[in-house]
Amino acid sequence: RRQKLLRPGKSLYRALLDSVTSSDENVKFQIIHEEHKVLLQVEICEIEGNIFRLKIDEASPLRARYRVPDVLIKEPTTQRLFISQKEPGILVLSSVNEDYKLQVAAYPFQVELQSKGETVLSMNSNGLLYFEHLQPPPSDRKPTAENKEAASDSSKEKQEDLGLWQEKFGSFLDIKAHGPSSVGMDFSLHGFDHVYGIPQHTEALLLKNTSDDDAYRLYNLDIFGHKIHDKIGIYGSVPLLLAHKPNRTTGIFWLNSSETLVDINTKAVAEHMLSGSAAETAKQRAMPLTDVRWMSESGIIDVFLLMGPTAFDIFKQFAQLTGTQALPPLFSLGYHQCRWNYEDEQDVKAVDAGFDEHDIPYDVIWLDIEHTDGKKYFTWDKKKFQNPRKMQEHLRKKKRKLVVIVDPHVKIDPTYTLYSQAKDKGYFVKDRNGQDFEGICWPGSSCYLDFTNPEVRKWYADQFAFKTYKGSTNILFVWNDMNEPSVFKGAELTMQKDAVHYNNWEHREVHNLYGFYQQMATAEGLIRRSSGKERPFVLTRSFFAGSQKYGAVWTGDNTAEWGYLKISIPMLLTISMAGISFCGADVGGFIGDPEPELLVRWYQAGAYQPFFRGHSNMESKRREPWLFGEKNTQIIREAIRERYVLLPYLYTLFYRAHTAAEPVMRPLWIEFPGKIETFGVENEYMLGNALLVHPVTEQEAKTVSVLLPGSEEIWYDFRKFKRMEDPGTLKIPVTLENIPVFQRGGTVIPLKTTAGKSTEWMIDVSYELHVALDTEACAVGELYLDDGHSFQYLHKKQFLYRKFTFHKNILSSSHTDESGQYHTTCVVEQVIVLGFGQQPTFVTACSKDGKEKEVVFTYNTKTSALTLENLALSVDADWEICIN
Ligand code: MIG
Repeated sequence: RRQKLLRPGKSLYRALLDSVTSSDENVKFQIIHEEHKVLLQVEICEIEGNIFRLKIDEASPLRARYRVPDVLIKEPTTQRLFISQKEPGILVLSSVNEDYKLQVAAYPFQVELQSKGETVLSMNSNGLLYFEHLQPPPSDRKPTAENKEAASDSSKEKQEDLGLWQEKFGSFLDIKAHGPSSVGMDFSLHGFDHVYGIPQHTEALLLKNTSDDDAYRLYNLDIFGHKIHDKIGIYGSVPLLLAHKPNRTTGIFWLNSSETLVDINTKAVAEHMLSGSAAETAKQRAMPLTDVRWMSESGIIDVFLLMGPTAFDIFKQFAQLTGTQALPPLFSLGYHQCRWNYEDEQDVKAVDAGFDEHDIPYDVIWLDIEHTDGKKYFTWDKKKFQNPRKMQEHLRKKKRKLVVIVDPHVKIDPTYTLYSQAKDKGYFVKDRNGQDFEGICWPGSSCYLDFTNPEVRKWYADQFAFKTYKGSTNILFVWNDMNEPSVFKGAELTMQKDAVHYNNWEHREVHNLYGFYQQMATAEGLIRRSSGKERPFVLTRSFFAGSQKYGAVWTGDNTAEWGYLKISIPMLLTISMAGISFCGADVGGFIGDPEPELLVRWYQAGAYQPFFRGHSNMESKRREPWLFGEKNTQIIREAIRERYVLLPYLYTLFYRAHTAAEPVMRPLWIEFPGKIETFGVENEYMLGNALLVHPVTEQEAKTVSVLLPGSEEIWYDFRKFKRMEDPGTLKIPVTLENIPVFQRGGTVIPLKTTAGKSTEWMIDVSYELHVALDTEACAVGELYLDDGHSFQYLHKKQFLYRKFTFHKNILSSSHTDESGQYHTTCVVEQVIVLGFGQQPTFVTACSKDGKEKEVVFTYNTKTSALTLENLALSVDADWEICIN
C-alpha cells in the first residue's frame, strides 16, 4: 500500500557518479534520494555467461538487511566491467567483449541495458525505485519538531493505516520490530509483449496485465479449494520472469524471499525511427513494451538480468545460479498411487494386489498423515500399521516403493522424542516474545522446526537414519506437505510475520524459503541414511527458486473439475520454465469426485507429464483405476502403460534437465521461438523436443484443434505412425481411448517394447526406436541409461549416453559421451522409421566388429512406416543399420 502511493513519474533518486569505484568483481556507486537524503549503495556486476546483477542496499543501514542465503549454489564468477564513458550525468559500463553496455543516467537515476546497440531493458525508467531505509522505532526518537508532528493523532492514524510499525489482519497483530523496510523497482522490457513465469498461480501461461489490487502475489500459502484464474499466491514461488520476442528471450530473477508483488503492464509505445535522409521526417511505429514492477516487503534489491539470448540460454543461466534438476531415481518417474488415506496394512496390500490383478503398472504407494501415531511424524499408528517393515518387505518383493508424509509442524507432547529434543535444543521458530511459536495444525498445538538454521537441518536429516526412524527401510521415501508453513487459525493460515528465526531474522524475511529448506533437509537425510549412495525422492508442496535440486513439487489441492485439468497445463509449464522440471498435478483432482470421463482424461494427460500421481481427498470416494467399469479400467491401463513404455525417453529428458537445464515439459514457443502463433499456446505442449502432447480437457470432446507448428516441420501421429497433413491448426477427431500425441520429424525416441509391473520389472525389457524423418530424411535422438537409483553415474561415471543418427538411409548408434560406461544386456529389438519414402529391397545390420546380418522388415505403404524386426542389437555397442 505504501509503495503503491508512488506512481510512475520522475524518480527522486540521483546517482552520485563521483562515488564510482570499480574492481574485477563489480562497479559500485551511491545514489541519494533528493527528499529524505538517505544514501543507497548500488553494486553492478557482470557474471560469466551473459548475466548481470544489480544490488541495492542502504549505504549504512541501522542493522543488516536480509540477503537470501543458500539459494545461489555458489558465489557467481564475475567478469570485469569497464567504464567506457564517464561524464557529468552519465556513466557507461561495457562488458569485456563489448556486446553489452550499461548506461547509468545520474538524474533521474536510471539504468539501461543494451545488447549490441539494442536496448533490451531499462530499470527505474518509470521512477518506481522504492527503498524504505531502516529507522529507529518512534519510541526511541528524540522529540524533534518533526517527530512531534509525527506523533500527533491524525498522522499516527495514517501511519497505522499504512502499517509502518504494526498492522492488523483481522484478529492478528503483526508487530514490525524493525519498522518499514519495503523495496521495489520497475523494469521496462523493450519490444516485448509476451511475458511468462513467476509461479505459482492458477493462471494462464502468458502473464496478464494487472490492475490495482490485482498484482501477481508471491507468498506461499495453503489455500484449500483455491479458485482458478487467480493471481493470489499459493504454495510455492519462484521470482523468475521471462520475456520473449521472436529474436530474443530475457529473464529477470528477483532474489527476495519476503512477500512479493509483481505488476505487469504490456502496452504499445510509439518508436521514432530516423530515416535515411535528413529531408524525410522521422517515422513512427508502434512498438510493444512491457513494464514489470516488483515490490517486496523487506530485504534488499538483488536482481539478476538473464540476457539469453535464447530461452534455453535463460534456463542455463538460471541453473548456473540456482542449480539444475536433481536426477530422479527411475522409480519416481513411474506411476504413483496416493490417497488420503490408505488406511492400514491390509488396505495397502489390497491396493497393491489390485494393480497386479488389473494388470496396471505402478511403482509407489503413498501413506498420508493418518499412518502416524497421532500425527507425530516419524511414527506409525500401532493399530493400523503393526509391522511397517513387513509391509515394506512385501512391497519390496513386488519391486515397489513406499512414500510417507512428513510435515514440518511438531506436536507439542513431551513424550514425543522429536518434540522434546527439538525443544531442549531450541530448534523451534520463536514468537516475537522469544517463546517457542505455537500454532495449531493436524496434531493440535504444534511447534515449527526452524529449517533456516543449518544445525536444525542437520539434526532433521539425521532423523531419517534407519535406526532412528523406526519401521523405515530403504524403499521408504518422503513427502513434505504443509510447509508454506500452514498454521491453522494463523493469519492467512500461515505463520505470523513477526515470528523469529535463526540469527534473529523475522519470519517475514524468510517466509517463501521455509518449504525450500525443509525439502533440502529431507533430501539430505535420505542421502545420508544410504551413506551418500542413493538418490533421494522428496516431494514438496512449498517451493522457491532452487527447489529443483531437492526433488519434485506438485500443485497442491486442485479440484476434480474440468477447469482444473485444463489449468494444470499452464501451471506445470510455468513451474517447468522456472527451473523445476519434476512437477505434476494430482491426477483426478484432489477435492471432490471426478466423473469417470474426467478421471480418464486426467490419467491420459498425467501420463505425459513429469510427475504422475493419482491422489484424492479424505472425503472423496475411492478412486483406484479399476473402480470405474471395465472400459474405463482398460483405457486407464493403456494410458499408464504408454507412460511406462515411454520411460527411456522421459529418463533421458531428465538427464538433459539435470545436466543442461532443459525443461522436460516445455511450452511450444521455446521450441519454435520465431513462430508468433505458438507464444500463447497453453492447451498443448512439448515433452522434450520430440513429442507434442495435446490433452483433452473438454467434456465429451469429439474433436480438438491442434496446432502443429513450423511450416518446415513434419509431424507424425505417435501411435498410428502416419504423417500428418501440412502443419498448421488441424481439427483432429478424438475418442475416449487416448489423447493426441505427435512425434516431430527429425527426432528419434527410445521406448521399451512393453510395460512391466513396475520400472524395476522392466530393467531387461528390450528397446524400440521410433525414427521420425524430417524433410531431409534425417533424424537424431538420444538414450541415457544407468542403474536408475544410485550416484554411481556421477562418482564412477557408470552410465551410457547413446546417440542415434539417421542419415542417408543409415541408422547408426554411437556414444554421446564416451566417458560413461555401463554394462547392460539390453538390446534394441525393433526400429520403426516414420516417413520412409519407399519399400526397401534389403536391410542389413552391422556391428562395429564387422559382423553383418540381414534384417527382417515390413513396409506399410499407407503410412510409409518401415518396421525393422528381431534386431537384437546391443544397446551399449556401436552399430549401423543400412537400408537399401
Ligand atoms: O489440507 O495430508 O495438499 O495432498 O492429502 C489437507 C492431507 C492436508 C494437503 C495436501 C494433500 C494431503 C492433505 N494435506
